[in-house]
Amino acid sequence: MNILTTDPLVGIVMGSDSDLNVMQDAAAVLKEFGIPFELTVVSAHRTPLRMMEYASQAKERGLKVIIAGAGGAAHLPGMIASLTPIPVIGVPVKSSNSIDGWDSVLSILQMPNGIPVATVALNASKNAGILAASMIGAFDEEIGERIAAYKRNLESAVLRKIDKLKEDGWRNEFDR
Ligand code: RP5
Repeated sequence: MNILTTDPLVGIVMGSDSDLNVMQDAAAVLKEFGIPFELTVVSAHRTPLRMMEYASQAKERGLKVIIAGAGGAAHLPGMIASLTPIPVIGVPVKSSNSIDGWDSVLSILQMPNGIPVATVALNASKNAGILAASMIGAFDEEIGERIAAYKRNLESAVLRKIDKLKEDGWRNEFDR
């Protein structure tokens, strides 16, 4: 099945434009994998009606997954997840109003039964992009192969580093 179109398949939303610095990593990954996406600000607290509209229209607009990032009292990912049947990936952002990021991590992670949000690590929007791409790749062979190639590259990079350590003289009996 090839589900790729030029219409956005992934929606990236964030509570404020001050989150863009973090959230742009998700956009960069999706670009790298050739997955069409859109990106905008949707604030759970400051634009609640926009949040409800965005989430409730997401599926009919053709989005397959939403990546939502927010800092502090981060209610955006969970509230979006409550309003749409499509999967939501949450990115906790360490923002200016955040206590070390823990507030955001826990707000996004500790969802009640029935409304899951796939929460990545603090500021880890790159992983959110990879996870969204994997979800698309589960149904699209071409994207699935790109994800597999990406992971093979990660492995080769580590194997090169292992060789380099040996060349630099570090004893390694395991890889003799
Ligand atoms: C959150 O408050 C946003 O997601 C952002 O991380 C944080 C700060 O927002 P600004 O005051 O910079 O607009 O809702």
